Amino acid sequence: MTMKKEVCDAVNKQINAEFYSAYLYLSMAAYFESLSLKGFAQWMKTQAKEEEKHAMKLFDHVVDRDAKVMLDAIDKPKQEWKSTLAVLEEAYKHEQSITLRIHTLLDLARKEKDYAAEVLLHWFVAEQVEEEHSTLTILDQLKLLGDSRSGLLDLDRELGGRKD
Ligand code: OFO
Repeated sequence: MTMKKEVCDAVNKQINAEFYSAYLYLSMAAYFESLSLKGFAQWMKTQAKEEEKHAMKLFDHVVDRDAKVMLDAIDKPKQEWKSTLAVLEEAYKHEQSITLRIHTLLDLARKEKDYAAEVLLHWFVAEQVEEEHSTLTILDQLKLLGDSRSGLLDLDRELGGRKD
């Protein structure tokens, strides 16, 4: 069944949002590189790759449904933050906003009886639980560290181990 225009437009918007997420996390990686926090930078670069995979999952779905992918301009991400904590706070808030978008998209797919899109979006609902959890864990750990510089470097080393 071909996608209805409203669903197709909304999925195309989500493709853009996922690419924006990738861009935002790359910008956060660049900020961490400027502080020589290599582990945090590595974690954010890996996160950016994840976001590209999310975008491509939606891209492929639109193609498989014989509908048209319409790529739009990606907004310019923020480039400076006042602290490591501020970056993680923003990353967590961003993931919460993406979760909301996915839920709204799922509501639309249900309303339009687009069962194929609904199945795909169930994957995204579960993925967002992971995305929020992993970001919140780092945020909580940073809060526990307070002003400890050695603690920050330990966490940086740990985050540098992220491969996917
Ligand atoms: Fe695509 O999950 Fe994060 O934003």
